[in-house]
Amino acid sequence: MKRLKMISLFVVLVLLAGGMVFAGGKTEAAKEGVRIAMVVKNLGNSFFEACRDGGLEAIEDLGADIELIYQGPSTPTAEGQIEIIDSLIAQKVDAIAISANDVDALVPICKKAMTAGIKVISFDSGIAPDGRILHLAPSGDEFIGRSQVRMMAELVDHEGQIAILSASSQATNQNAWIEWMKKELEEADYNNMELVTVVYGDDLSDKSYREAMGLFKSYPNLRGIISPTTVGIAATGKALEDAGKAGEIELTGLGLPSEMKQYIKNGTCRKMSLWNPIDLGYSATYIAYKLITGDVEGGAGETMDVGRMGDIIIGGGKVAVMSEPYVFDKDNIDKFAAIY
Ligand code: RAM
Repeated sequence: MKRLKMISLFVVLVLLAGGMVFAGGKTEAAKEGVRIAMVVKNLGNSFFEACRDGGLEAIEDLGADIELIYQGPSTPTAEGQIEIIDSLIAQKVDAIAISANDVDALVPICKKAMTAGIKVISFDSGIAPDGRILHLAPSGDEFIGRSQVRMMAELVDHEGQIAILSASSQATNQNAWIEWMKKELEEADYNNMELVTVVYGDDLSDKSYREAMGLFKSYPNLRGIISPTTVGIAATGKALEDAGKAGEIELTGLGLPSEMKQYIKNGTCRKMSLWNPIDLGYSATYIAYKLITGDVEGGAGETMDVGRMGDIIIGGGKVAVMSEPYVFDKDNIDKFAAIY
């Protein structure tokens, strides 16, 4: 009998201990790190790798147990991103920060993610308001678009045919900038400049290179190319040199200093601009985390404390705009090329 009691007591203790372990496990699970997914236009683009590095810096600064999941399709399509988000919903990640390949096509899947309790924001290239809590823009669309044309005008002395070599034809960010470029070109200042075409290199180096070569052939009098994509501008720089067109056709746009240094230094591209992609990825990740914790609610007019970036305000349309891009030329390129 005594022995039986002892055994029962042992069993109870084991059960209790088991219960405690279970309870402990549960609490552990609740405390376990959050997962933030950064979904980029496509893999293999150094611009987004710099965004990811910024995301990792944000995690360090936040000092919390956060996992950053970096994903993107191999080519920049909305379909590829939809598949990825579907699987992130199944994995029950806590937040998604996406640079979108299409402004509308991603809305339904992102809505599904939000219904499942996932905090969704877009950064760099936006989704329509219904599909995200907020959009984080590196700089104002109007400013970017107009300043690209101003830089080109300066390079070609306000004269001659110009072309645009963009990313994918559905990219939200490039399309918005191109609209502003066209508006800027309507001003009297540009009466002697003509935009002859817009071509798309899909943010793939080889396709962008081929599109640039195609432009030289189709437009023998071309004076300049604006490429508002880091992949496109670097591929165009190479194409200009391979075709012996450097100096004859001016190049500007948005480029990564580290990828464009040689072209800036030898004059193939005398001037271009860009913001800091590390800061962009840092801010997107930081904001995603603050939405998870409830520190940021995501309403228009709200001021977000974004760590080392300071305050960023959510504006109309729930778009939060960071700052003006840097302009690079041969005098400052070394300094920036060492960073990104
Ligand atoms: C490419 C991508 C990205 C864009 C930069 C300027 O890397 O298209 O979305 O912001 O260029």
